[in-house]
Amino acid sequence: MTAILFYSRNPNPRLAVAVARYLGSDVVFEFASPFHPAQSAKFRALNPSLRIPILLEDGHSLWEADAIACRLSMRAGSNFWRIDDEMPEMIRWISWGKATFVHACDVVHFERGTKQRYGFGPIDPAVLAQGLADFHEHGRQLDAHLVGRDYLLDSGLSYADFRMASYLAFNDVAGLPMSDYPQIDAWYRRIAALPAWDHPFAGLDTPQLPPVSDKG
Ligand SMILES: N[C@@H](CCC(=O)N[C@@H](CS)C(=O)NCC(=O)O)C(=O)O
Repeated sequence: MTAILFYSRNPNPRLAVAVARYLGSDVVFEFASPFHPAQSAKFRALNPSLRIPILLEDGHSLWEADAIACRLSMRAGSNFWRIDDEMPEMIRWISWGKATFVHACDVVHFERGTKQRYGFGPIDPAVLAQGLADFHEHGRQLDAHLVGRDYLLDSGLSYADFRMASYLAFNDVAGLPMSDYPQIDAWYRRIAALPAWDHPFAGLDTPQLPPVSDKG
C-alpha cells in the first residue's frame, strides 16, 4: 500500500519524519507548504486545519503527528509505539508532555522562533515569561523522573521520548535553559545522537526554514 508523508521542517512534521526514519518506514516523503495559496485547496481536503504532517494511505488521510507515529509503528510491526503492558505508561508521558513540558517548549519556541521566522510580530514578553516559568515547573518534574534512567519508559526508547523532545531540536532559536536540568540534558543528548533524529531530512530535497530575524 503506497503511503505519502507530507512534511516540512517545522516541529510536528519534523517529528513525523524522524519517526519514519527511525522505523525505516516505507513511505514517500513529500515536502508541502499547505498554507501557500497554490496548495491550500489540495491540503484542505486532506486536513481542514491545513496542518501537517499528514499520512495519506490509499486515499485515507491521517493527521496529527502522534496518530501518524502510531500508524507508522503498526506498519513497521514495531513496539516503538508500545502495544504491550507499557502502553499506558507511554500514553501517560505523551499526554502529560503535550499538556505541560512540550507545551511550554512550544510557547517559547513560537515566540522566539516561529513568530520571528514568519514575521508574526514581536515577542510578547508576558507570554515568553509564562512559557519559561512553565518550562521550569514541568522541567523539574521531568528531570526528577529521568534520574537513573536513559529514557522515559523502563524498557528503553519509545515514541514518548520523541514526542517529549519534539521542540528541543529547535533550541538553537528557542534558547531554553537546558543546562539547568542535567538529566533532561543528558536524555536529550541520547536522542540527538540518533541519526534519524539528528538528520531526519538526509537525502530529501527540503527547503530550509526562513531565518529568525534578530528584531524580535
Ligand atoms: N497537533 C498537530 C500540530 C500540527 C502543526 O501545528 N503543524 C504545523 C507545523 S508545527 C504546520 O502545519 N505548519 C505549516 C508548515 O509547516 O508548513 C500535530 O501534532 O501534528
